[in-house]
Amino acid sequence: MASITDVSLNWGLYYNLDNSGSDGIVTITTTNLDGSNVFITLDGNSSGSVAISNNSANITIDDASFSALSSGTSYTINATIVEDTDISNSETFTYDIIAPVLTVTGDASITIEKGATYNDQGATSDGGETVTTSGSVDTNTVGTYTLTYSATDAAGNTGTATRTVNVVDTTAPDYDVTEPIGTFVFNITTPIANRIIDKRPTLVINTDEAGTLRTNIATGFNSGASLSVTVGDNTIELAELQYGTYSGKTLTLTDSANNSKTVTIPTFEILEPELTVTSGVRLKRI
Ligand SMILES: [Ca+2]
Ligand SMILES: [Ca+2]
Repeated sequence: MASITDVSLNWGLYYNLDNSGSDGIVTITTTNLDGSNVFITLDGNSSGSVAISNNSANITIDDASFSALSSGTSYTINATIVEDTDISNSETFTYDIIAPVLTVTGDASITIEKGATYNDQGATSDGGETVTTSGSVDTNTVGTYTLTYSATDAAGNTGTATRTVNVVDTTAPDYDVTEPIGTFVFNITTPIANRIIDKRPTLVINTDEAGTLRTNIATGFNSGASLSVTVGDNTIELAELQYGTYSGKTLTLTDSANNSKTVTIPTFEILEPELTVTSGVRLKRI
């Protein structure tokens, strides 16, 4: 029995943005119709006829014909035999060349302080499609982050939207400093020429943020003019100092974003060691 057994569309059941700009090919598969001619109709327009050979015929729909269709609409392609219009078959597809439109929930550009918690509000799609988010925000690292939202409709069209999240650091480190503690070494048994008096007070700073520490003490730190400190307790050794009282001396801690905080070191004094003469000395009244 002569029949059209199948009508297949090379773009599938949806003609979408990926297909747009391309011709479509309709393949008509037949039984006992070799030598007959077949044509198709789409949206009231008929194609020219094509001879069937080896139970098959291909008919091309040019791009312009698709462009005349209405997006979001279903269309049926009918294939009909010229010599016997009672022999026909059809296939239906949806023409959709409109991608979902995404709307970012909240501001499309957000600025937050480093270390703050960021909860993304996502985005919505006008067609109700599921929205997925790519990208992430590292709130512990200053920088500009882009979140990309995307949604794909049933036709396979994908729409996107983006949000920019700026992580900034406008806050100085917060820290405190302990009272300096002297670490003086003086050994009476050492020959006088070799005696060393090490006058290097140590102090501890506790900071909530890492940074570079400097001081207005002219001699600086034992390890140099500045040094790096990390979050938590840091034991700092000042450079060797002369005997005397030190007041109004400061530490300044600067973070990587150049925010700084200065604190005053509690006033301290470098005292000369008290010598106790234990032997070998005689006093003579004159
Ligand atoms: Ca769509
Ligand atoms: Ca900071």
